[in-house]
Formats: sequence, structure tokens, C-alpha cells
Amino acid sequence: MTAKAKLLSDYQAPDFTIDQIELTIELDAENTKVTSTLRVQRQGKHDRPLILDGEQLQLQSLHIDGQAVPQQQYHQTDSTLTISDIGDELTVDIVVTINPAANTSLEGLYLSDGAFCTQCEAEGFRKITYYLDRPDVLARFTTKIIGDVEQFPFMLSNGNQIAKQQLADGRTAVTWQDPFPKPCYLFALVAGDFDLLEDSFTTMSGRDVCLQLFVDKGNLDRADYAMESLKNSMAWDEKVYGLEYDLDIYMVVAVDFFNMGAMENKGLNVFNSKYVLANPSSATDQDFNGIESVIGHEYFHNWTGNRVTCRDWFQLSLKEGLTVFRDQCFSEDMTGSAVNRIDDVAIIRSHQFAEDAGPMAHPIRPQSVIEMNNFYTVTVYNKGAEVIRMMHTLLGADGFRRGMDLYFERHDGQAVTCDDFVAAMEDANSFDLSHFKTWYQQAGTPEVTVTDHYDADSQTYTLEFSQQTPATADQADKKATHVPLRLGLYDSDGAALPLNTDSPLTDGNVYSLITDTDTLVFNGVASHPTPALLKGFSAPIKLSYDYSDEQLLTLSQHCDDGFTRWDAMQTLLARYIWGIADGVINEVPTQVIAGLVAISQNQHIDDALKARLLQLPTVNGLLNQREQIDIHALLDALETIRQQVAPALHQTCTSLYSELQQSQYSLDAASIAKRSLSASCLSWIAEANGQQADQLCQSLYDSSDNMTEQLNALTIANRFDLPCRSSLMDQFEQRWQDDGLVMDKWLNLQGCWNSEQCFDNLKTVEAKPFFKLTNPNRARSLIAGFAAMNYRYFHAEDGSGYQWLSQKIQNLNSINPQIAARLINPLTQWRKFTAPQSIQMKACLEQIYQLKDLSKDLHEIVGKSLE
Ligand code: 0A1
Ligand code: ZN
Repeated sequence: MTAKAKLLSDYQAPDFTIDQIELTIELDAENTKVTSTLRVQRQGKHDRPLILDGEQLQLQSLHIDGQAVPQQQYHQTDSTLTISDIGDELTVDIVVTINPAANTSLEGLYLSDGAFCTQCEAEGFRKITYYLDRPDVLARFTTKIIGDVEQFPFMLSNGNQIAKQQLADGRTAVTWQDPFPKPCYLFALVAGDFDLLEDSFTTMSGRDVCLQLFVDKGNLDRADYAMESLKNSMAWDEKVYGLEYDLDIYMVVAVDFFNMGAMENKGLNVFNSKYVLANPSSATDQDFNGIESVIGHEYFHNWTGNRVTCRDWFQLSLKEGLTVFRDQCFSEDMTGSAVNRIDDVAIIRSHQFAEDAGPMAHPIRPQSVIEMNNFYTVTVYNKGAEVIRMMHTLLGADGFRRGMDLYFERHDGQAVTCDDFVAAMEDANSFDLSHFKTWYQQAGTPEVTVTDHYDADSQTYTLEFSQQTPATADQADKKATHVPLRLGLYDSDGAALPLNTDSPLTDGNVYSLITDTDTLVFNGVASHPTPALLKGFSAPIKLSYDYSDEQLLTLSQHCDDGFTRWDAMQTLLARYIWGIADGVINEVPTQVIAGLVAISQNQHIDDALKARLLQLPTVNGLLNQREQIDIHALLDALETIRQQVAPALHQTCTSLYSELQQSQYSLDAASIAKRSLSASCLSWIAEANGQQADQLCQSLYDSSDNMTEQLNALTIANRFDLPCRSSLMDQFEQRWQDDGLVMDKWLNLQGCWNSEQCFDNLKTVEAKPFFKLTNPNRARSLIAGFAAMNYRYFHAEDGSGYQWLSQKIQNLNSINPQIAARLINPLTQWRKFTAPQSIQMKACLEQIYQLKDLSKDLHEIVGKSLE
């Protein structure tokens, strides 16, 4: 299949707009009838025809202003309906039929375990009816849903329910009206039988909003946390941004079949049940965090996304980068912990840096797109959030808020661009961000190198900066960008020194590197300090400075910034992992091991941070530090370093582990931190003494009443292939086999089982009744567990790991192209690896590329990775 790329530079305002749509949807699994009445207006003076988008629709009838449109006046292709010779204002009536039961792509109207639901972002509405399916066409929606009320007691759509009628034929019609004009990607419909959790929220102006959470029957005991998170989000947006919810009802529906995390449809969010359903016995601390952040994310979209939306899909980061930034701040405020930032940075370093250096590299505002679904990326979302965060850093919290206020004042109710957002920030603060905007135009991770010089006579300390962004697949030449560096200087005991410089530093000691090279001089510095150059990860860059081991140890022990402490330890460990992998050294120096031991014994470090400080760099993070990697040498080096460090940590970890055991489960931050540190300790114990770990895992699994600890036990048993592994996995399966969401954890562990039997095991697991390739959560758990986490066997010498993945991708290509395009990612990184891996990976991609009926999604990604 060949599809043409769309270019940002080709954007044109729509020829027509639709300001009102009335939809009637008559539900039927295989033959749903969709009747729409569109009020259409020509925009400007031209005589071009009306071209509506539509895919997989059976056109039944077409009328303009009540008259049937003759055949010669319209033309259909497999993606459009063109109507010519029309006036400037017209009413178009369209009837189509669609087949939701056959829709396994989960885009448009589909069935999730018998319930009807929709997913329209980015371009799914065109699978429901013919329409101008683009975000800059904003219409008021009235939606009538007709169905059997016994089968579908709840028939929901956006806005307020305005009517409910019993029809003569026994069916029921429920009508909804959304007072806010919106693009069709925010349309939603859900019909099914659910359990309902209701609550309410009183807004700051005193309006009562009804909150409704719909979950599958029998799941009410897992809905409370999502509801609490929703109320917290509503209060947070009022407090931090003065933003109030605008409808009288807010509905959230949890469904089992969903491609992504959730969707912010106006007044009717549809959620992957993974981000709603949780109680302590079925969900981990991480799951609870995920729920808080996704509930927050979708709620925050009501202003950043829905009230002000995107002009075109190239601007996706306008709503996504900003909303991720907002949900990150919300989670930070809720937990009040430094580790949120560390976890956010880990995502950037392990996934976003890889994307920036790989075949799909694109700026946060892409310039060219073949399949929009391929651009819901960690670049647009997470790097986009980092770009917003940098503006927040440069303008300060108050300045950023002024910019947000102006943005809403100017653009409420509009579809706008990233430039409009930046302009509001500039104008509200009289701050020039023109150079900063390179972040929107350039892909690639900027590399900043810093050297220093201390002059004892003049007591001056000089930092010399240079920056460079390597070429990316999409762009050869790069300009210097605007890099905010949050700085600190420390003495040899780790105490912070005052920063005296004539150069301008903004609030919080932020220095702006704008040119290719620059110099910064500090005065009155009594001795050679240790610099911290990227506190809080103030820019999404790679920073290099030639730290000594001692300096890194000092920073990791004492720095006043949690991120810097973690970063220092990671840098130190990575240094020796590479040293071993390259064969340059055989052993980790004793002072490094002693540093880790000191951290484990330091009673002033809070548990959550300590857990992170005791973790080795991840394979993914390491892969992004080098160009070409011998994966097995790297894995061997990681194993060596673990074996060398573990005996030293064994004793402290054993006593810490027993001190950390809690008699009562609680979900407060301190208890979560204890569980997290206890898992880090258990993993070091397992490295040092398998027998001891076997007993601990077994007894933790047996005695614990919560999923976090049970899964910690299981994860460690699985990772170290402890004797208890198989019986624990069986017990887990027995207990949870009817609960797909919980079994995802088990599937994931099976995927990443580091064992010679792993391929035979995968076959057994795939045959389990709860594993369905058609369910994205199931598919992702097992397939990504293997291809993105089981490095040894995914990269098996004979290429069998690549072939296994390639087979799954071929199956998914026809079932769910979006999921196939996501899961193929590990293969597309083939250039990272030395031969024979690179050759075998490439061969699999070539084979997939030859598939007939290859989806547009895979075509774009595989094509680019072979270029
Ligand atoms: N806008 C949603 C994410 C989303 C995007 C695409 C989807 O289907 C193709 C589904 C959801 C969010 O940011 O939460
Ligand atoms: Zn979003």
C-alpha cells in the first residue's frame, strides 16, 4: 500500500464549515444505521466542491436541502464523498450503515465485550459517517441513540441528556446535546450495561457537577480511587489555573478494549479499564499512580484540548505536551515527592531519546505525516511536556500562569496552533521566545558539553558550554537552540555555594545557553567546586561534563536536588558498565561499591529516592548512550556489575528489607515508598543469595494482602528464575485467570522470562483462554514484555526472537494496525545493534514490508526504518 504524506506547510483553512450536526444512531452489532443532518456553510468565495471524509461506510441515501442528490452530482472513493454544484449554505442529510462487530481496529464505532463505544481521535469519526473530519471544524452536536434498553440500559453521548422516549417498535431513543461547539474527534457514544458509581463536585463558583463512573458489572469495588482522583483533579485545576469545569455532568466509562490510555471526549471520557479499575488486592502502587495521572490528564484536557483545540493534527503537542505537563505537575503536587520527576525523566531517556535517534525522529510539531495514529508518540507527548516545562522554568510559575490566562482569553472556543500558545506566553510576559521555538521545529536530542576552569588566584570559576544537535533521519542541519540549565555549585562536602556572576541567571539559578558556545564566570569561589549543570532535568538534552568518581559520589550523597543525586549515581554506574562491556576493565572500583553501600545505609535519604538510587541504569537508557551496541556484551556487563555489587549490599539490604515490612497496608506516600525500597532490596538480595530470596519471595507472596507486594515477589522470582517461580505463577493464574486486567501482569512476566524455555513457554501462554490478540492490553502485555523487556531472548543469537515478534506483527496487521505499529518498535531500532543482530532484524522488517495488505500504519514505520 502506498499513501502520500501530508505536510504541515500545505495546511489550508477548510473550504466549508459545519456548525451544527444532528446524529441519529440506531444500534445494531452488524448493521448500525447512522443518519446525520449537517448544516454546511461555504467559507470564502470559491466554487470548489464539498469533500467529506468517510471510510468503510455503506452510503444509503444523500439529500441536500431535502432533495435527493442525483448520482452525477456526487462521487465516492474509499475515503471521500465529493458533492459538486452546491450553494453557499445547505443542509446535507446522509444515511450510512456500518458494521461495529467487524471493527477490530477499535477506531470509530466498535464493540467492547458487548458494549458499543467509540474512538474518534484522530480520524475515527469518518468511520461513523461522512463528515469534515478535521479539528478546525467545530460544530454543536445533538445525538440521538436508539437501541434496546434491556440490552443497553445506558446510552450515553456528549453533553446533557435532553430527551428519552419509548419508540413504537419497543426500542428506546435517548437524545444528548452538547452546548459547546467541538471538532468531531471529541465525539463519543457508549451504550451498554454497567455498574455506576456516582458522586458530585461543587465548583469554585458554587455549581454542582454530577460525576458518573461506569464500570463493567461487578467492578464497583475497584472504582473509588478513580473517582477520588477525578475530584482531586477538578480541585487542582481550580487552584493552580483558576479553571472550572463547564458542564453539569462529567462521565467516565471504563472499557476493556481500548488502544490507548483514555480519551478526553467532551463530558464523556472513555477509558482503558487499566486506568480506572483498582483496589489494593488487584492493583499495584504503580497502577494507582497511573490512574491518578490519566484521570488528571483527561480532565485537564477539558481546557487544554477541548475548550481550546488544535487547528490541525501537526499541532497535536499543543494539547498533549501541555496536558502531560499539567498532569505531571498534578501528580507531583499530590505525592509531594522528588521521585515523580526522576520517573518522568527516565521515560524521556529510555524511550524519547531512542525515538529522536531512530527512523521515526520528528519534532514535537511534526512537519510530515502519513498516518496520524503513528504520531501519538513519546516525542509529541513527553518531549512536548518538557518543552512546556522549559517555558515554565524560564517564565517562573507566575509568568507561566499569566501566559495561560492570556491563552484562554484569546483563544477560548478556537482551534489554534503551537505558535498561538507561545505568542500568549511571550505577550503576557514581554519575553522573547522566538529562538526557543526551535524546539518545535527540530527533532533530535541536543548534546551540551561543558568544560571548566578554576583560577585560585582570582577565585573565579569558569564554565564553557557548547551545544550541538546530531542530524536526525528527518533533518540534516540543526541550529543551536535555547537550553535552560538550572545550575548549582557545591563544595567538596556537598554544601551548596552561592552563585555570584555578572551574567544574567533567571529565578532559581537558570542560565540560558542560546548560542553554539558560551562562557559563564563565577566570582568569589573559594575552591574548585563541583557543578550541577542540569538540576531537575531542566532541559531534555544529553549533558556531558567530565566528573571524577568522587564528584559524582558527592553529588549522589548530598546534592539538594533529587534528580541530580539520582543522575550522578546513574552516570557513575553507567561509566563502569560500559567499561566492562568494552573489556577495558574487569572490576567496579571499591569506592563506587562503597558509595552504593553508603546510600543504602544513609538514614537521611527518603525511602522512595533511596529505591531509585539503588537501581542500576536500565538497558534502554544505556542503549541511548552509544551509537552501535553489542547487546550481549552489554547484558553480560550488567550481570557482572550486579554480581560484583550484590555481596556488598547484601547485609544492609537484608536488614533494611526486614525493617521495611509493614503490618498494615496503606496507600499513603510513605507506605508506597517503603514497598518500593523493599523491592529494590529484595532484588539485591536475590542477586547475592538465591536461596534466601526464594524463601523471602515465597513468604512475601503468601503473607501479603496486596498486589504490589505479591507482584514484587513474583517479579523477582521470575527475573532470577528462583525455584518458587513456577508454583507462584501457577497460584497467580489460578486466582486471577478470569480477570484479564490482572492477568496482564502475569502475561508480561511470561513475556520477559529470561529462560531457555521461553519460546516453548510463549506458545503455551498464547494458547491460554484469557490471551486474545484482539485485546490490546493482552497483546501488549505479552508481546512488549518479550520484545521490549526480554533482551536476552528477543536478541537470541539465531534470530528466533525477531521472528516471533514479526509473526505477531503480521497477525496484528489485519486485526489492529495501530497496535501492530506500536509493538513493532523494537525491530525498527535495528541500526543500534552490531551484526548479526542488525542483519536479522532488518531481514524481518523487509519481510513485513512485502506483506500484501500492509496497513498504512506499518507501511510508514517499516518504510522509514528501512530507508
Ligand atoms: N487524546 C488521548 C489519547 C488518544 C489518542 C488516540 C486514540 O486513538 C487513536 C486514543 C486516545 C489522550 O491524550 O489521552
Ligand atoms: Zn492527552
